[in-house]
Amino acid sequence: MGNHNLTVADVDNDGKDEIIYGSMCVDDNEQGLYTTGFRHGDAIHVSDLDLDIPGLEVFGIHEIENGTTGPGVTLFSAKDGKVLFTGSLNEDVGRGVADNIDPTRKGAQCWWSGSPYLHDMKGNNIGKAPSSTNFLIYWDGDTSRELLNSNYIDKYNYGRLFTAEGAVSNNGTKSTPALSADILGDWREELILRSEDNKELRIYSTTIPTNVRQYTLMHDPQYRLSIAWQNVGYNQPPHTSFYMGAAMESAPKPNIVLVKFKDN
Ligand SMILES: [Ca+2]
Ligand SMILES: [Ca+2]
Ligand SMILES: [Ca+2]
Ligand SMILES: [Ca+2]
Repeated sequence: MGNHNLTVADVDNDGKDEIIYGSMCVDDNEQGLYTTGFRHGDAIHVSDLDLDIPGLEVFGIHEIENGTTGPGVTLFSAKDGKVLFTGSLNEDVGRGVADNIDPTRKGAQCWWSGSPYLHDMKGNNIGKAPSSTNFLIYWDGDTSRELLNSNYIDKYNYGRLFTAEGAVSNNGTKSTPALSADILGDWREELILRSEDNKELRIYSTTIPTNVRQYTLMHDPQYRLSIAWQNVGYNQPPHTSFYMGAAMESAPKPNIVLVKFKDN
């Protein structure tokens, strides 16, 4: 599938999922919903990133391929492709991330390779870029997300929270975990890595207490599907269908039912 990140999300909130793949969005009826026309993409992040705008947004980066021009960074509305901001015009941007990582700010922040700044979702510079531009994980007690890179977890503007001694990540400088997902216990995410000698698959879980009580992230269908595409597609951090982060509202009650099987 090349190095485009594929995401599945219900962008128009009708209970059926669309597929966002690079510059293309495919509707649940298999027809094209829209295309942004932007050049070769890489990582995309889909969630309620800008709380001033209803619904989900898509943040992504764009690389130079065969001399193409255009923005290196874009944010657009997931339901119709309306462009909300662009940055790094005609630059080759290889990495980029968007999520709420600053617990003092509401809504997501974004950052990308080639820019030394952390940005708000309007594109304004609001601080220095984090130490890594790779993965994300809910690890400490607050609902802002921490930075996962290689075998360690940092908190923005704070420092190191955890190092998985003797364990390693995959895919060179992309430093992807075997998997990161909320698979056990409460809503915080577990970190799954291989040991240096490849004899163990280790599952690390946070030991930090939290006062936040909410449904597990796997109760959210967009997040749950994110774990599937993280495993089988381009390995990038999963996101929920609702805003998770500083000053969030209570997580929505999951709209799921247990299917009963008929007794024979
Ligand atoms: Ca839909
Ligand atoms: Ca939004
Ligand atoms: Ca946190
Ligand atoms: Ca968990």
